[in-house]
Amino acid sequence: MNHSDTLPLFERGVGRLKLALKSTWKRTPRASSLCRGEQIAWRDDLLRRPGPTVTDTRTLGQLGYTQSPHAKIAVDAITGVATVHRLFTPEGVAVLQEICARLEEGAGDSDWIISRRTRGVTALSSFIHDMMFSRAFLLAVSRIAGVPLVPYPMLNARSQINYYYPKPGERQQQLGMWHTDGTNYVLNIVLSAPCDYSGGEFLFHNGTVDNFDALDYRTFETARLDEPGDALFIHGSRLYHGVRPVLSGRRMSLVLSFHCPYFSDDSNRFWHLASDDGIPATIPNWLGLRWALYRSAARHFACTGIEPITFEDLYQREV
Ligand SMILES: O=C(O)CCC(=O)C(=O)O
Ligand SMILES: [Fe+2]
Repeated sequence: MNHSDTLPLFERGVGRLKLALKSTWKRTPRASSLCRGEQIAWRDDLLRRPGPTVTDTRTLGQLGYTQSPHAKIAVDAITGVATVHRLFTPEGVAVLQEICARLEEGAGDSDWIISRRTRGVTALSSFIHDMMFSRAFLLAVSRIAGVPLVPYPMLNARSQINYYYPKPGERQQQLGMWHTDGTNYVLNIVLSAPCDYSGGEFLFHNGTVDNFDALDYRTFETARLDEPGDALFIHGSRLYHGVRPVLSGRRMSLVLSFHCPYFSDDSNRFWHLASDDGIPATIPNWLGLRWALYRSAARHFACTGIEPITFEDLYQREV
């Protein structure tokens, strides 16, 4: 990788405040009309048994963190980054591909981190909603994360589909700038096969946020996502990552965020959300999020409509 291959770094500090003001005046496409009946309903048997193959796991401690995001949970118990293979059956991947391709109708282009995406997809697809709110799916993701998880309490920040492909005549290439996510527990599912596109590598920094340098490629690694449906699980707020420009073909990914309901800690910041949604829309969403974060774990699971996932559940392997 040479200097010209480096990715831009997403705005921080005052730059983010400027983006928040810009997003305040920008109209985002209304996607609610996309929510129409889906032929296929989510079923837990679209998850492979006995569970996914998880490789290249690095805990937050192995990334170099000494302080845990949660009291009483060691940095070596929480996953910082892991590659996830064979989470879904081929049918599950095919349905997700079909739904996510259809939801491009509601996608908007922007100069935010990801150039083209549809957000809040759990409100647009009952299949994706039911998947995210399924105990079997949440348990599988919780085991990868090292902590029990529920869907992230804020709709907009919970799920998005990213679309990357070169657009003839346009200066801006479709990419994902170097960034950290607002949310902590993030599953990035790449739905395209590697042969569907060139470029579009998923890069991450093998280290902490404090020692990230966007020009020092020696600390960058490329995620090994070999099959459609493979995913990179990340502790999104503590891992710099990005997607290099897609040079040909199409790359589509579904990004899902989760929250650990046993702790009220959350990394999302008002200005991170406001740089995306604009200031007026962020105020009620932010207040709702703060309110939701103080729910008990029992209440979170009751809101999700499932029996609680406990820490003990994480260690009982399926056969
Ligand atoms: O599209 C991807 O594979 C990852 C995108 C990402 O990092 C994000 O949506 O925050
Ligand atoms: Fe991200």
